[in-house]
Amino acid sequence: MTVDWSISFDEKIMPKDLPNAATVEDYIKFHKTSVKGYREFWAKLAGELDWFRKWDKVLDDSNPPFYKWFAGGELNASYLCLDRHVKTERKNKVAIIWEGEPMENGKPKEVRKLTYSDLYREVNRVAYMLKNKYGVGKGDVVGIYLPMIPELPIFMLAAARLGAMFCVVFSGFSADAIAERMNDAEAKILITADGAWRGGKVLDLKSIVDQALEKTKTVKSVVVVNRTNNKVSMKGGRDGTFEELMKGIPANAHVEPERVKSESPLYVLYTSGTTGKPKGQVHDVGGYMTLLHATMKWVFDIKDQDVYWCMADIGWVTGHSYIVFGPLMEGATEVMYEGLPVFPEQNRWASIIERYGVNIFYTSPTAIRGWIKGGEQWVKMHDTSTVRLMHSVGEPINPEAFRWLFKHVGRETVPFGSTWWMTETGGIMISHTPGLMMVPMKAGTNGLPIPGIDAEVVDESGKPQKASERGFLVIRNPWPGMPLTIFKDPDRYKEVYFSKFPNAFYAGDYAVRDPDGYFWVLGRADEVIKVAGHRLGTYELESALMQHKSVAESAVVGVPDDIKGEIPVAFVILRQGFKPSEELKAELKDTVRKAVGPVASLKDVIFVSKLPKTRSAKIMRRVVKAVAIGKPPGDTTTLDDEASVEEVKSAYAQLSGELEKGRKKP
Ligand code: 6R9
Repeated sequence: MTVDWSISFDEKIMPKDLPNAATVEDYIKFHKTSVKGYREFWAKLAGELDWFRKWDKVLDDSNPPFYKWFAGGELNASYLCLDRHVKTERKNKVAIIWEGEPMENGKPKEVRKLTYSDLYREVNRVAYMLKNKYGVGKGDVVGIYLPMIPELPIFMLAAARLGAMFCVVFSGFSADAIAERMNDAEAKILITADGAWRGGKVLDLKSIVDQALEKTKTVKSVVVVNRTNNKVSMKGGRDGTFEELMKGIPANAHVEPERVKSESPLYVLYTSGTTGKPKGQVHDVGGYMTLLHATMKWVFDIKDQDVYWCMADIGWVTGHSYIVFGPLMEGATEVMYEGLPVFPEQNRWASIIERYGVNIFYTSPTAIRGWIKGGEQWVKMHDTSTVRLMHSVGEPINPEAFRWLFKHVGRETVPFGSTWWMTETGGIMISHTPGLMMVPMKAGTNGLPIPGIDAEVVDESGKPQKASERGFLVIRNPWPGMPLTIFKDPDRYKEVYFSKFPNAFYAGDYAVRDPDGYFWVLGRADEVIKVAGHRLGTYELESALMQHKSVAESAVVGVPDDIKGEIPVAFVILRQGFKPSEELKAELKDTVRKAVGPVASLKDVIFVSKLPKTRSAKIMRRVVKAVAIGKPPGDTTTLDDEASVEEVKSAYAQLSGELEKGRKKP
């Protein structure tokens, strides 16, 4: 847990001229009713989607914690995002405005605008190709390793149209990470690109894929989208270029959207947890789409004339839910961009807001902190006054970051919140809801649970925690959008999320509820760290270190970082025969980057001869972390430690002594 800023529970900031302004009391009253009758409540929202067949049962809870929402119902996510719009006046409305990274005279060289008809046509053509050339259909998994180009949502929607699952791997992950995910998901085909633009450089995605496929068994075919005209090697019988494959496909190719069961899987997305390999979170169709529909309305207040921009990468859950399925289902016009928000200049992001007249802006604390550092002159260069609503996601938002964006883009008048949710929850769980009822804002808070969501902060024994006291965040009732399971590992699903507290989903976060009932999520209570909002498991980083011949044992902890929120530092015990050196440090950093990907850059490697452990041989991470940030381990009666006060103290003294020694003679 790295949050170390002062927050004020008493603050109340009200956005100006908001028709949905509400008091906390009113909201809580409404919320209580929604939770009490949560089945009927969600059923009403599900009824606003287009179903091929209506459900038999709102919630099949015969086998908890494996819930089936809208059991017996049939629908298709691609139909919801496309077919139902092209039947209406929305058909010529722009769905996606995409801009590439390369710039000329401060303007993007390439901008693509796809209307709903364009998107419909492309998705149908791609689905036709996948079906007829590769036999993709129900029961298959399509792997996708693509940069932020329109083909990424197109392939996701095409797979969904065929009733196949897809599995997207973030393009900042390594060959090993791709191989691990493709093997677990048993993907039969992998979609990639020749390259990706990022910060002025071309990332060679295809050669990363080639390396990954040396370690995969199930992937038999690769489709390569041309993005950067990068020279790539193509393997005969396995690889095909997207352009070639699409050549003969008629412009009006049509593929009937498969009627899939509400409770069937839409996708699997891997995410880091406390221990072990990344877990494949499987999301359903009916529940997931219902939650996205609800949150697009309540949280984003999406209206037909809006231009919406979520800055996330589609490789993470935020992009799945709030770039692909949520906004497209609502028929929104959205912005999608390739590259970085601060390249080639600090003002890229603000220029995007101005260029397309963005009204609804979904961003992250890491991005905001970077802009603060860059200076407010960059945002002042642009007219961002079109923005009427903002939210942040990915990590706790520090009050400074909140105030800065609220002032410089929000004109201290627009609703601005910090939406708490996770890969597992499928969509937003705790948030301000300006599209429904807007309660006052407080810099740094997440607000209140959205209607229908029964979130709570509990103590170690599972009892509701007192106001203003730190505890664990749990969700009590099942909700639409929750995972079906961990892919191929239902036992682990039960164990990780439903064993710590009876009848509640354990989120793995620390949180506080203030006296008004607002939630303040403080950070992870487990061994997950959030680096620039990207979720990484310390276990994965430690396993990566173990790949180096010099490493006997290691402990990775997250330490606070001004921009990225947290950043990993490794404590390493070397094997006999190896000596600490700057070269070895660099090699170890490189090993981790190669094994996990550029998202995983160690800030530092600290060589030690011993790591503090509890009697049950668990590394005392809190102690390691305290040493790493040069602070005493603090409160020794916290919830998470098995060690005694004495043990913690002596472990701390020993480890800091080692660190001192190490500093003196590197
Ligand atoms: C959507 C997403 C989930 C973890 C979660 C928590 C942290 C996300 C937050 C937040 C405080 C917010 N988190 N949003 N913490 N305030 N608004 O980020 O999913 O990558 O699975 O990460 O991120 O710690 O448990 P995911």
